[in-house]
Amino acid sequence: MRLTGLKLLPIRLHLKHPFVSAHETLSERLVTLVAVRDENGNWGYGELEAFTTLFYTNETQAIEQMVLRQYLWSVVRNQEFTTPPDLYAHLQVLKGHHFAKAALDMAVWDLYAKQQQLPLAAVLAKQVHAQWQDHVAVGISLGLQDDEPLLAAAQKAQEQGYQRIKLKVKGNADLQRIGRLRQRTSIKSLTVDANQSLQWTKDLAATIDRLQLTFIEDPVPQPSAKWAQQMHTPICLDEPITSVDQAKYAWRLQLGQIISVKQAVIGGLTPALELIMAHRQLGFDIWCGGMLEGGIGRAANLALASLTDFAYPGDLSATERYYQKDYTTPLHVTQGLMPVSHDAGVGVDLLPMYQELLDQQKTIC
Ligand code: OSB
Ligand code: MG
Repeated sequence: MRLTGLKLLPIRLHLKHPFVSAHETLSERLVTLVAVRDENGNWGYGELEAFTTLFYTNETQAIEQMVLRQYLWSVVRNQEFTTPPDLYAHLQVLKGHHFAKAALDMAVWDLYAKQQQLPLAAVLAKQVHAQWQDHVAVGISLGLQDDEPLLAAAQKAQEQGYQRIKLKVKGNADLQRIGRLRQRTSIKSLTVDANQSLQWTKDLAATIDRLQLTFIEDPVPQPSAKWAQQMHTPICLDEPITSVDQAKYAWRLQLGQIISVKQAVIGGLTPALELIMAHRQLGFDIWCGGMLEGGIGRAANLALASLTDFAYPGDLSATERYYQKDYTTPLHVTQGLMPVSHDAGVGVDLLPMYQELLDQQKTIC
């Protein structure tokens, strides 16, 4: 197979409610639909998931669109390949720009899965000799908010059956808010994501342990083995893990026990499969993180998270939880489970309006 055309379609999604983290407040999410065409005229879809600001990573939508068009495309166009990892090898020689590589890689996996007439979950599973489940246990991430709205949101999430509830926090003092929620609810699996906003003080470990979390994600800006050992609560590393090598390195330094797999951040589904192999070899736990993806990105994460290597329910909440209207057919959660599509490819379809907009875009050859 070879790629003969590329299209990019920027899409602005409006969040129902602003999503607030220690980094920033998101009221809208700009993603770019990336479409690649093979020599037979079939199309595969990926999603560019960089943000529009530099608060979370050093890549942005505008920069990565340009990198895709001007740098990545010239390396992959018309290259003969058999599997997505074969093509990825050509991208690997280029430095950085993981979000752009991930978007392209996702589109190639979708195209490949459609060609094999298999669901994306099945081709990913086959590549690493894993099993995939057709219903995936999912979790929800609740942004920074006051006690009462947070309690209401947490209770709603419990009613919807979300199997893990994650709360954003900002700063040491804010952990008291989590303690208060703990006392007012009976959440079985609670996690906290501090987005590196805590400062290590001598009583922080004990304060965190009292919250009885399943794990704490990114407590501090500079994780250390010494701190990790002082705490019973397992540490999950998200933001420090920007590549498969970083994950292996962090594990060797004992900075945390759990790694959040963000395919977009580490450069795509192909590196995510490498990370799965590393988890098997080295023994750290993995789960599927999220970044308020649009439909294609969310469906790709769902396919990945369906592999039985993932130890905890992913940040994979239903489309309707964030967006009134997405650009694809929606993904639903029933009793905390999200069904994985058995259709060929990534498993969601573009809504007609976006298909039309994509059709109108110029093909880069
Ligand atoms: O740190 O995990 C994070 C959203 C955007 C960027 C980073 C993060 C997040 C979330 C939300 O926590 C996860 C989701 O529901 O998609
Ligand atoms: Mg995080």
